[in-house]
Amino acid sequence: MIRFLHTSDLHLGKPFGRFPEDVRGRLKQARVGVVGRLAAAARAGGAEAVLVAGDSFDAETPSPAVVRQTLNAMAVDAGLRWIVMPGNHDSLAASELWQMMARDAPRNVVLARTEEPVTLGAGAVVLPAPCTVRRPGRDLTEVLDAATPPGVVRIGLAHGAVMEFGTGTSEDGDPAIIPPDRAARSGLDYLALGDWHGQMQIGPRQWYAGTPETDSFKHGGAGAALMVTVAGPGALPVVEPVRTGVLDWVTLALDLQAGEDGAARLRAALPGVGARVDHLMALHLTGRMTLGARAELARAVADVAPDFLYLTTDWAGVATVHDTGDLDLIDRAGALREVADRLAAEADDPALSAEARAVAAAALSRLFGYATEEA
Ligand SMILES: [Mn+2]
Repeated sequence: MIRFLHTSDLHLGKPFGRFPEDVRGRLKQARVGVVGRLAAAARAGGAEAVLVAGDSFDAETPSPAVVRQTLNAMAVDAGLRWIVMPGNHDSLAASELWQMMARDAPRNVVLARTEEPVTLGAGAVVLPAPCTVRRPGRDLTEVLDAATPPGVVRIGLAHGAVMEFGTGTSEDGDPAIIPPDRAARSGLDYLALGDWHGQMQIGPRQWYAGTPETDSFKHGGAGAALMVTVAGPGALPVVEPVRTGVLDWVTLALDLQAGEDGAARLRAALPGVGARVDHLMALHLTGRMTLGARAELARAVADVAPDFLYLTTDWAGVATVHDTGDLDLIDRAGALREVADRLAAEADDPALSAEARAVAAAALSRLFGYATEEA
């Protein structure tokens, strides 16, 4: 029997440039810690090795501190082996990176820089298909056909998008090249895939581990790895997800109808206050709301936002319903009312683009919010 932890796409050193600085700091810190959490998960589950199917690093030139701290974290548990393969972000073209890795790697870290098989415990072999360049443009997994001694468990390690399957393209939008039946074709007991940042099974013997620390709302949830157990050659692998991420990325979609209490629906759908500091929230709002309900929901969003590591709201799908009574609440006459009337007309003007109407509606609802705020 062989048991190992399958991971990929750590993207260590990822800069998260589009986030505010304090949020960026926590996102980076969470990635630094993921190596230790993978080691702990491997140990807790009785795995003898961690297989990294590419993209350990986000860029070809991570800082020396990122590389060194990664290797140091891997060195802590000297009895746990790491088999680390280049992906597309940290391909073999990153020659300085892999030289640095080769110079500083502790004894328990194996760098799978060639297709040479790596022995894994007794009776199992890892066959790597390392990325030579960022976009190889051909199927690198043909090398997984390589012959092995009879009676060993064959584990493939590859990075890229699988053809004719859900992902369609690679994580970065490059064409899919890996054949969907690679494991069967190459007689693999398990194919450990990297590239896609969400966890996904492709057939009985092929999985994407996904990133162990989520890095966008695209995949969401908390990052995880896969604990893989293979009883022997030909046996179906037993694969169990193991949470390794500390941060949770949640997209919350609320479709609201006029007359509904959006603020109450929002509060009911949010995680408990204690967990919010580890959450990144994307609120995706759609439907029809009165000016009053919209202003109240905006206040509720502003009220809970400081609880979260990060919270962003998309109002573009909300149509605002307003009547004369609403506008009277802003003012019955005068300059403010004139502005309100003009914004109301623009928000409803079919001659304007949807974007221009949304801008007018947002401005009107903000005006309504200010005008009706309790003094
Ligand atoms: Mn990746």
